[in-house]
Amino acid sequence: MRKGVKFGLILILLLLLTGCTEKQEPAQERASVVVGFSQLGSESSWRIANTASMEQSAEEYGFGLMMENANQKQDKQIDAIRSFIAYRVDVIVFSPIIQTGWDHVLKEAKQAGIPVIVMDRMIKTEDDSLYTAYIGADFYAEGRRAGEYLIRKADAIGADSLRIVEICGTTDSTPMRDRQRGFMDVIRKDSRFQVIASVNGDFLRSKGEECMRELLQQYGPDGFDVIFSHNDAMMLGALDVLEGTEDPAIQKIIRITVDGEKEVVDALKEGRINCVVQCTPHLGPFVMNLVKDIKEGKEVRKTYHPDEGAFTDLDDLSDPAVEGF
Ligand code: GZL
Repeated sequence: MRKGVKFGLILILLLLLTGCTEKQEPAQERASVVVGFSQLGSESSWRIANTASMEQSAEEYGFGLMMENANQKQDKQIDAIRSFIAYRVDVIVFSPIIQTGWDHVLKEAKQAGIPVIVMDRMIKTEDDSLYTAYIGADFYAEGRRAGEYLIRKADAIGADSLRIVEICGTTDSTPMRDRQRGFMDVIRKDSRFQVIASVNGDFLRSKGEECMRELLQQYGPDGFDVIFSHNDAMMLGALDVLEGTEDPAIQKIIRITVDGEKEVVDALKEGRINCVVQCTPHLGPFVMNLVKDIKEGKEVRKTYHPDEGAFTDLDDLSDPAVEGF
């Protein structure tokens, strides 16, 4: 066989073996900084707004963002973090759906030398070297604000006894645990208040509606005086039920919620809700600025809480600052 033919055949064989026959797309240019982001789900307007904030800020900083949505499954978050480690992203950011069960995978990130930012909800760990920083709300303070409003409201209406039903967020999540703890720490000292039920609405509007139906069935329209909902989505679900009934007793129920989405702040202004405790979803700018500082080798604080407050029917709701996200 002529030498040239032989060489040609070997070349074709090599090309076939290395898959270099078709035209290779130029490899996607890797951004200077790549952030691996495990988002816990899309369960509420708060979550949707939080995701949008992260995407917008990553773009503004020129960072690559690899986002995985876990659809409320912790094991999917753990898988996503492992894939970020394998891809060797520069920084890992995640919003832990519940507080526990993260040490193992965070040890793997630490061994890989990849800094981790915990964003929004917090983890429970004995080893705080497993994360570089936490950026998120002070949920305990949010719960306290809800309790402090209720005391002001009871004083304002001269109530001497108020029965409370609590619609809770995802069990064992930081917002659920700490909003409940903050609220209880404020009201437990005041004998006017009694929590007669705490039910799980999982931060979902559909479950908030279900909980309210069951509570009305169990206690009747004049069986409770206050609803404390751990987020707006569940409060909106509860309103769907309350506003479908004519009973005058329903109108008197005091409604306290947390997040501050536009639909709920509008309902506050219309007198359909009494208190909205703020919890900002706009954490993207904080996170990406922190990523920049970490990449520049700057010292960073361990904990960052955004400024938050509350809008209530006892305050001036015409103030332009009273607006939802
Ligand atoms: C709070 C966040 C909570 C919101 C809910 O920071 O984790 O999760 O309050 C959301 O609306 O589902």
